[in-house]
Amino acid sequence: MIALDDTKLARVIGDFPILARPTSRGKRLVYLDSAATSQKPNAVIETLDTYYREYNANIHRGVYEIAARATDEFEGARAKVARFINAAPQEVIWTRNATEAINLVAYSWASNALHPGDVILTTELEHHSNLVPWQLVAQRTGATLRFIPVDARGELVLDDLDALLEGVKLLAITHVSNTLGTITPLERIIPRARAAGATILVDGAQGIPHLAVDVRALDADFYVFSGHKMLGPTGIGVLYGKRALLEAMPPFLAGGDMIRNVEYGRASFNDLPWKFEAGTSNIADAIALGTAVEYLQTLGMDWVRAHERDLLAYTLERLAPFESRGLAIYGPKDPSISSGVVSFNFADIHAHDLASILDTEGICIRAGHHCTMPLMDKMGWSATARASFYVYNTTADVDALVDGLEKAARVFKL
Ligand code: C6P
Repeated sequence: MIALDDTKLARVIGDFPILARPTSRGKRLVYLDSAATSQKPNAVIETLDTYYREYNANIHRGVYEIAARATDEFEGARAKVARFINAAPQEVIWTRNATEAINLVAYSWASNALHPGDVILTTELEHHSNLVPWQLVAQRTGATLRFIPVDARGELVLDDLDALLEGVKLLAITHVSNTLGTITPLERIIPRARAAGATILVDGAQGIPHLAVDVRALDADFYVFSGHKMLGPTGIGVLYGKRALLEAMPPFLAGGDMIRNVEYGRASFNDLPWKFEAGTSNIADAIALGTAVEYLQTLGMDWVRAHERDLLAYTLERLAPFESRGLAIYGPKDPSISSGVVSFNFADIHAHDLASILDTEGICIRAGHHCTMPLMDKMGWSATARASFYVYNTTADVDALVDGLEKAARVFKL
């Protein structure tokens, strides 16, 4: 169990300046919404500051000193991210976020590779970002969508997986559910999808911030994620793709930087990864994502996972007595198959009212459908309250959440 006097944890908390700022009501900030976006450590903030103060220049163009430094740092950050996921730098494409990375694959790969009658297999857990692009692909190509079902505990039902995989050209699956925290058993699913001949895309938006990811060991064809959920800035994300697939795909967006040669009537395209990076890139944020990755590596992803698992176990223990008072906790109640997310409803208090009461105590949670409307409909929930953890959370944050629930019970006379 986590000790609050853990010096490593204390050091981590000290790295996040926002956590030292009281709210306007004078409360300690208890940030339990890292699944929406994570807070940023000093190292990341300083990287952004240094770029703009010391070497702001466009990349791949200027020959002067600060432009060369900007290019080196930008490509250096790509190499750091590549090492973090065990990929080659050419296989790491900068995007704005996970959503844009999925859309890149939907337009560049799926629109060409899929045909009428082909099947896209996804799951009932997906975030809209890993569902709506495939609905549009199905409309464009005549492919159909099929779903791996989810059970009442929020776990995927794999009993009929081989039948579900028949005729499947694309498996698009989340690594971790943003609404329930479920870690999908990719190690069991991907080999069977591979044997069935499917191309595999993993939505890693909630996976890579919390779990060690080795894309080669995972054997996904595409793995996408957002920098802002893993201590990096907003506006920068990654599409990892296997080199042979990326080589064969046409460009998604066209313009500067992605070309080799242009004539008035035609153009040829740059090598990987730049073929997919049209226009001036998000230079500062890419460099700062490199710093975020280094920060996570210094902590150690095993420590990150163990810390969040302990915190989840502690949370479930502290929330258990509320269940007899009308608290419904959703998702797997087993920290070994769940990432740091707890979704719940408390008696008949609307999730938004609960979030507002917690806000008065400085506690930040998310309430609503979490961009998983089909999952909410299937489960029969109009909204849930969601607390999500990261490296800087402590048992004191969980205790604050519990005190906040007691306050809500008083306000609503439960
Ligand atoms: N989920 C949440 O509060 P972007 O917006 O592209 O950075 O991430 C999209 C996305 C894709 N997949 C999963 C599993 C996600 O959780 C998210 C973002 C946030 O749950 C914001 S809706």
